Amino acid sequence: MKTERSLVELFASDPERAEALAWGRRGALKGVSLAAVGMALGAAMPFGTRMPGGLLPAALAQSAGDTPILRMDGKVALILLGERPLVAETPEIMLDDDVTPADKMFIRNNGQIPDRFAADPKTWRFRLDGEVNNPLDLSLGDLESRFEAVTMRLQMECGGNGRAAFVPETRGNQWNNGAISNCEWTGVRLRDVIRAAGPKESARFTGHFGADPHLSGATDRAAISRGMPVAKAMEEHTIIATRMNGQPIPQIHGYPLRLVVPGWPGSLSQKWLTRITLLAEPHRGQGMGGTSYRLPVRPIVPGSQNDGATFADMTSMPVRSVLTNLAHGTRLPANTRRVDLRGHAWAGDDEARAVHVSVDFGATWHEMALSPPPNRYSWQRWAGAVELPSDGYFEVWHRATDTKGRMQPHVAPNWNPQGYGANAIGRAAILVG
Ligand SMILES: Nc1nc2c(c(=O)[nH]1)N[C@H]1C(S)=C(S)[C@@H](COP(=O)(O)O)O[C@H]1N2
Ligand SMILES: [Mo]
Repeated sequence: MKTERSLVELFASDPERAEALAWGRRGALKGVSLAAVGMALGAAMPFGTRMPGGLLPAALAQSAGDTPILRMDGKVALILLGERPLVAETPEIMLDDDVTPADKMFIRNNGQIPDRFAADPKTWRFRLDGEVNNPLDLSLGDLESRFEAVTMRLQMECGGNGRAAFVPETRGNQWNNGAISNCEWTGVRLRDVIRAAGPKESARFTGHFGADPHLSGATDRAAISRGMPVAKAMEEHTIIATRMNGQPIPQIHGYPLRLVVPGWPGSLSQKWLTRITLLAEPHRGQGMGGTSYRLPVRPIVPGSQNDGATFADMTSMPVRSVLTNLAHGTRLPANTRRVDLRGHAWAGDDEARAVHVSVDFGATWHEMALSPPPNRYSWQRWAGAVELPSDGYFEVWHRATDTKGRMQPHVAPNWNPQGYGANAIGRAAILVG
């Protein structure tokens, strides 16, 4: 694995990608890209009078800084958010595929990466225990032969996706919109396995365990160990996966076995899965309680201290959209008057009902075409076009609405200390001419 600390080197070899990466990330402009900002702000702003007071132009919402890029076998150039643990975001324009290829999938680790050779599929065991009448201790072969195989496209989104939009800044990886994937997963339904174990009536929650060592190396501490209500575990789309996109799961994404809990924070989708325990009370593992994956039930003062005691665990992720054919900061030729747009939208347990785009700071909105998901919990394709009145600086705002009528809000809502659930309207700056 080699990391690249400076965009300058990348600019020399691949200016387009460097530009895209530089603009795709807040706090990421450097060198040549700074010139682009200057140009953008010197340009005419045809809809400038529509701009809400106090709003920072999207092009300015970035400041000079470093964008380290992950260089890793089997991965495109992802944006490196952290090396220890390894965390990397997918640039929004690389989320254009209906099924996210393995090399474009974001990476979120909380601990160390288990040794590839420790994950021997022949000796791997998966245990289901706790509040059950017949605890199970299964090989991968047992799992595959005893339970029906299912294949589905499932979104997996980090609970902190969009965190960079919070003001004031919250702690944690400063994701833009790229902590989302929509892979095709094959595995067995968790509910079939739970039923085979004969759950007791007292079984109301799950606890998940994986093989990745804690960052410190301490063997009595879990890197992450989250859990959920049994109702979510019994949903037909919650699966124990053995394959991703028709292949064995890549090592970095949980080989040889992982949980996939679509629509809820990605942290529930335990990688390198070794054990699920059923519990009478909510699980108390690493990443549970306090302010972890929990949201204020009543709003708190942004920036204030809070121990999260009255917060509630995050369940369904909120509605969100990505724009995947036009990078933030794209410069289009003079006289471009029509711009084709496309992307994806999703809404946790729910579905997206509409996607609208505005190029005049939200004064008018244009409905895009939106495809139904191929199966529940897959993201959906949206596409359309917008007209521009002249050359100049524009912002493409994209906003999805879910089937309950909830829209992406203008700013990241419900500020919380660890920055979860930031699904603000997407904004991409473009310069025509
Ligand atoms: N064992 C284990 N599972 C894990 C994690 C982890 O650190 N260890 N991270 C979780 C988090 S926070 C997310 S968002 C997803 C990310 O999955 P990916 O790295 O395959 O994209 O995995 C989840 N499962
Ligand atoms: Mo996450």
